[in-house]
Amino acid sequence: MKTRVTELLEIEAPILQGGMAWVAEYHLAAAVSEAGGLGIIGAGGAPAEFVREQIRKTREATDRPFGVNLMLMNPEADEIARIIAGEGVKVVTTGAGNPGKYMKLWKEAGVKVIPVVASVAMARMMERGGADAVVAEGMESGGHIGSITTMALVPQVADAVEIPVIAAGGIADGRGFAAACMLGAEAVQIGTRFVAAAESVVHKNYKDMVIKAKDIDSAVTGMSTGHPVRSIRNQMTREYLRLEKEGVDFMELEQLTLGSLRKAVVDGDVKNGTVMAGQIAGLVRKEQSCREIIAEIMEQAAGLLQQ
Ligand code: TUI
Repeated sequence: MKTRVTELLEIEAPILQGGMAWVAEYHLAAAVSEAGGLGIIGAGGAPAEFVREQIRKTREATDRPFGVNLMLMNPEADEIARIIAGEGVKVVTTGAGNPGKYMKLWKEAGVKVIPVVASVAMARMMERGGADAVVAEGMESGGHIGSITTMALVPQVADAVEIPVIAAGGIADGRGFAAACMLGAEAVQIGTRFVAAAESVVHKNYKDMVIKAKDIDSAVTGMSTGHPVRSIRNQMTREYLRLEKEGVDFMELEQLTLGSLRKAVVDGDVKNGTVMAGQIAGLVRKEQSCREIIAEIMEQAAGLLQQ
């Protein structure tokens, strides 16, 4: 399938893998790129030198294009932005903020810039700033989210900008892919289904929790702090939501979540850790290789779009 996004990124399938903190390291990114999509290393809150290492390891594992996601709240974001430019990374996606101050650096280094946005205003601003495409991410997504659903956000962003739009949030199969195309998207970004990929190095407990999750099993914490995060409901979300309702202060809530994603992904503590996943987790039923996942989505979507 050819779209402006496959042309821009020189990939076979218009599928980008979400830049998930701790989850999207080089094994997963390389596997997605090898399967014809765009694998993405998630910088998350990691130190800059760790990101450089991940870039080099991905390059050893695949000759195909891959990207890096810069989470803009990372304290070493400036340094990581320079590493992305210096290491010759082809594509950067950004999350949780405005990447405007890095645009010049990246464009001059020939990096394709694809900010993740959660509103029409942000999409417009990014286009004006020179973005090559945008990911319009709905609040069905896992992790840090905006407040609009994918169904409402994608067509409004597609009408507002000329650059290609990539849909994200609540997409995990060929039906979601085809629907995104109908809304005006030219590619999709998928996170949750890749968490359960064979090549995903998350702890088995995390993978099992995603596979077992039903439609209504996620919760959003941090609505009141301005940092809403979607994860699978557990002891941590229950405690967090209870304290949030009581109006305890920001710092106490932060204490509860500090390092909690790592706790779940690396240590497998899915009771006290944050098990970030999207609302579509209920559709993810088994572990599959990235190759199988991408082939299945593209085959199902092609059939539907032909009809
Ligand atoms: O960034 C994401 N998803 C993420 S980042 C992340 S790491 C984290 N861990 C714990 C707490 C908080 C974060 C986990 N998941 N998605 C892309 C995204 N970006 N969603 C929403 C936004 C966004 C929000 C506000 C983009 C721009 C924005 O603009 C604000 C501004 O600066 O004007």
